[in-house]
Amino acid sequence: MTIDEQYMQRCLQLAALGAGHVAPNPLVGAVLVHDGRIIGEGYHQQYGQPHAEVNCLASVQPQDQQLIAESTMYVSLEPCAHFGKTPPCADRLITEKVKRVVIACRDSYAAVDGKGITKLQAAGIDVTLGVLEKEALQLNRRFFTYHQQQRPYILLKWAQSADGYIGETEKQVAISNAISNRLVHRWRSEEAAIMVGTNTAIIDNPKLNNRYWFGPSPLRVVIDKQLRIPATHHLLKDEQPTFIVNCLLQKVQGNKEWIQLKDDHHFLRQLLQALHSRGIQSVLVEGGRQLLQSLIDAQLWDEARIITNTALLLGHGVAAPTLKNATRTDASFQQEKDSIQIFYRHTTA
Ligand code: AOF
Ligand code: ZN
Repeated sequence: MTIDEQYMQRCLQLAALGAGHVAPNPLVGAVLVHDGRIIGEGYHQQYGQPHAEVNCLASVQPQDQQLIAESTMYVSLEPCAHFGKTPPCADRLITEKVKRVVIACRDSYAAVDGKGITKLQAAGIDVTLGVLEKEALQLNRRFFTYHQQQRPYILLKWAQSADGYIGETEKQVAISNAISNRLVHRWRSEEAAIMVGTNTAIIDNPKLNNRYWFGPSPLRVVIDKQLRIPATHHLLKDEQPTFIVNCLLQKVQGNKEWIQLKDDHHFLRQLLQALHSRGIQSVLVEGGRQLLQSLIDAQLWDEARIITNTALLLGHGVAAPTLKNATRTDASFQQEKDSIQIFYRHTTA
């Protein structure tokens, strides 16, 4: 690792400390270095609160303040150029007369999108872009997918038996163990929304909330084109924000919204557009097979988390979806009899 990469690595560590507190903003960390010594550190801690660079400058001790103008600011995202909830960080770095700014990646949010870098350079600051860029893009993959592809980041999740079945046709089957189920609730707490298709909603009558982990429950999204889900089912009955995506009616009632889409071959695109326009940055899709496979076939997925109970043979049932263009990551691990594998979709040139 180069020296720049080492300081940027520290920025990424700091950025990660904001997880769970800054969404839909990105996780950002910053380090201020003078002559080989870190004189300030900060990260974006809370949505609506100061950005990483500002917290980093605020941490500089009084005796080091006269060194700021001879220092390098390392930051894991392009400093912002807009007046949002806080003033532009690029302006602040210019006022502080920081000598050099090292950035991991460009901010694809339309109000910034290169303007921060342009401002810094126009003020005569030496800017280096692209240090640990891949890692920085990975850390904020939901944010970047949302802004670059105009759709939420899509995570597919299913549990399958050792012989590749995800359940029976008519009834719910327990496949993963209690520890994996807790992990799934943690995953739920980390995403903006959770989504299932009609059959899963009707057969499983899921609650789709986060009961076994800390933190919030995601917004629930269910596809129910012909409004077949009984009103007594959890998804319609529970006091929890829910979108019912359908082809018959558009209305808002309490914390439920019925979103009406056209029943054509652009249905999934329309659905993702509807979520995007409502600011949903990520969606965890928990089934069933039909919805999962249609997202895979349309290449509308980013990450898949598959739990395989290696000790369970069902012999028959609903076959697991088949991934395409998937790369298995080394984030895979084993939990008792459950093997948990994480895949990313790779784009073919
Ligand atoms: C930075 N440093 O630490 C972060 C940035 O509403 P605001 O004012 O908080 O602005 C949010 C936007 O600012 C967000 O969408 C992203 O583009 C950028 N986030 N920028 O310079 C930071 N968190
Ligand atoms: Zn900023």
